[in-house]
Amino acid sequence: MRKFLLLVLAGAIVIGLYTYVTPKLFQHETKPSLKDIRLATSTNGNPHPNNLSSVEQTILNVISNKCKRELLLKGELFNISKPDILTDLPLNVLNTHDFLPVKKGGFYEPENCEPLTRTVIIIPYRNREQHLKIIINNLHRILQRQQLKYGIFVIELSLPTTFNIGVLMNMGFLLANNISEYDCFVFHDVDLIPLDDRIAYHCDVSPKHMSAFNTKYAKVNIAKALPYSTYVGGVISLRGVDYKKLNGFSNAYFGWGGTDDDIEIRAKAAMIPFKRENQNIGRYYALPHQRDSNNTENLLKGSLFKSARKRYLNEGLNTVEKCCKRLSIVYKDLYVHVTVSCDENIVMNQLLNL
Ligand code: UDH
Ligand code: MN
Repeated sequence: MRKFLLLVLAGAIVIGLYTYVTPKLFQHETKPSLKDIRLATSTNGNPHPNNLSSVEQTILNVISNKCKRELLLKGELFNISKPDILTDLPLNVLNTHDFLPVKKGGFYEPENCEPLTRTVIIIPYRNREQHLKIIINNLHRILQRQQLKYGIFVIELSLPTTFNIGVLMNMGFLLANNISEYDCFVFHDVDLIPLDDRIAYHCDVSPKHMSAFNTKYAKVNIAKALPYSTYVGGVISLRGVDYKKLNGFSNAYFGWGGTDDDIEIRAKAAMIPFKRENQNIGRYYALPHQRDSNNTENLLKGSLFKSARKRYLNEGLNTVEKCCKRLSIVYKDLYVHVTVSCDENIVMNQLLNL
């Protein structure tokens, strides 16, 4: 019995020392050493391999020291996340066991530290409720694990207009800027689920193609996991200042295809070409789906693409409000839902007059 009590006492002393000493390790550090990081991350039973990848280092470099300390103590950044793609996830619960409570509208900022940047996720949307439930729940988890201050905006195009990703992204950008100050913009397909916690939902100095490994294309070619080398479809991130330099997305692409190739050209024309996330990290699971109605293949995409460079300063972010208007904005429990209407005739007339 005495032995047992001694053991308990020794255990308590070790735990006490550990909890007292570990935070001290980080108190005056500006950059934690690898040894400290391993120490912090080994507590979750999933120790990190030999050294930090450049991506992890980037994440650590862009967040404040206090957030860094929180993040390292939790050790969560260094795990492969387990996305939940099977459960019927709720869209209307403020407080789930999977992530911390968020403010009405889905806004969140960490309690114990002040992030250096603010990220906003913009999701183009129509009639994909099942996908929306999955992405929203998974995004809150990864964004919170990265200690980010963030908002999530879902931008829906009202019927009967043919789907147009570009106008939705531009309207989302303007609206998010009206509501709060964001510096990093992530434009995110509703059906791509992040598979690795190290995918940085921060912005680099260059626009970035984040969905570098897409399971939909990996089925066809596992080595590439992308349809072609200049592809930037799926998930991209860029700073607000850079989005303005590109004049946003083109408004001209109604129907499926072309919008992403167009912004790739815009980025080159504006001398801020896209870089791509490391394919071992920028991994996304593509939720399966069929082609949507009201989003048939855009037969004009080839000819529009040819004039992309010439058009980019004349139509896009700076003209979207001439053809689209906001119908409603609803602060849902886990995201902001915006509905816009757009007039295809106005866009096409604008194009003829360029
Ligand atoms: N989107 C919607 N609703 C629509 C159309 C598009 O929400 O009706 C959004 C959504 O965010 C989606 C994104 O636009 O992730 C891109 O559209 P997409 O998912 O249709 O594009 P993707 O390249 O699909 O994935 C190509 C058509 C696949 C046909 C496969 C037939 N087997
Ligand atoms: Mn898709």
